Amino acid sequence: MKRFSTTALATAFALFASGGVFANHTVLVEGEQDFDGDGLLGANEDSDGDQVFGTIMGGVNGVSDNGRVMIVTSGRFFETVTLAGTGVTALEAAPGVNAVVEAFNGGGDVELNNARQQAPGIVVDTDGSFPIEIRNLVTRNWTAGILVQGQSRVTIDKVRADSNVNYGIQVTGSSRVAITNSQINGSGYRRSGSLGLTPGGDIAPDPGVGIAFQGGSGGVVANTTVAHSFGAGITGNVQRQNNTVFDNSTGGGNGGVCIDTDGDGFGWDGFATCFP
Ligand SMILES: [Ca+2]
Ligand SMILES: [Ca+2]
Repeated sequence: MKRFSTTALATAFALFASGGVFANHTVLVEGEQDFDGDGLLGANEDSDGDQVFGTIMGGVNGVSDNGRVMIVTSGRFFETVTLAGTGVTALEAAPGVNAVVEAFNGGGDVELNNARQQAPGIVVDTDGSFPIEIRNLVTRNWTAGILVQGQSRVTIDKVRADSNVNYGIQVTGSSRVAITNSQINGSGYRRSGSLGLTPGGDIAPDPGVGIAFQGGSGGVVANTTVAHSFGAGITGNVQRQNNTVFDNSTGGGNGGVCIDTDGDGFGWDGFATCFP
């Protein structure tokens, strides 16, 4: 084991020891490399009783009361991640770690692949009593890369979403969401190994928007790229600052930012105002 790993683990265990089993501590999640050197990965690492987990949901279930889930080695995570209640304050990959929340597992079980590809990747659904941060994750091949609902208050930072067929990021309910320093590309386009082409196959983009704020939600999108969406780039009640919005569709062909005035997620229908 590397010295860095030992130190980081010692820190984590110190937090664990001082905070108690279910208090506001940090837990670690391994990707596809064995961070703690115990020979365990994935679900096996979830159940060995320590504070290192092998799946993101293992880590999420391992904290409560504003805990932090830190992914410490790179890898793919074939799981929908649900953040509800007040358990997780922050979910992030450590700097330099490439953590992919991935719907499609090449060579994996077809039924599981198909179920995942027809579900959202990361779901946040809270009453807003505690804000949540999501940072430095990749989410791809889902219906929505990230779905925020309820009254959630979320910061989404340094996230990359691609190939999600309905939305890169979908914000609903009365949520308040800040999206910063992120890349939302190719929404509405997916070449699935088991479900075929979107668009052009059985699953159509619905609607294939990059970032949508719907219902009574609101927020800000800043320093973010939204490109190559099948539908509009950014729709809804949202402040926009210093974004790159390129090659999305507005129906009218007049740029990439639409105000979706009826909140249905379709930024280019009769209830939308679009401008370059
Ligand atoms: Ca391990
Ligand atoms: Ca473990």
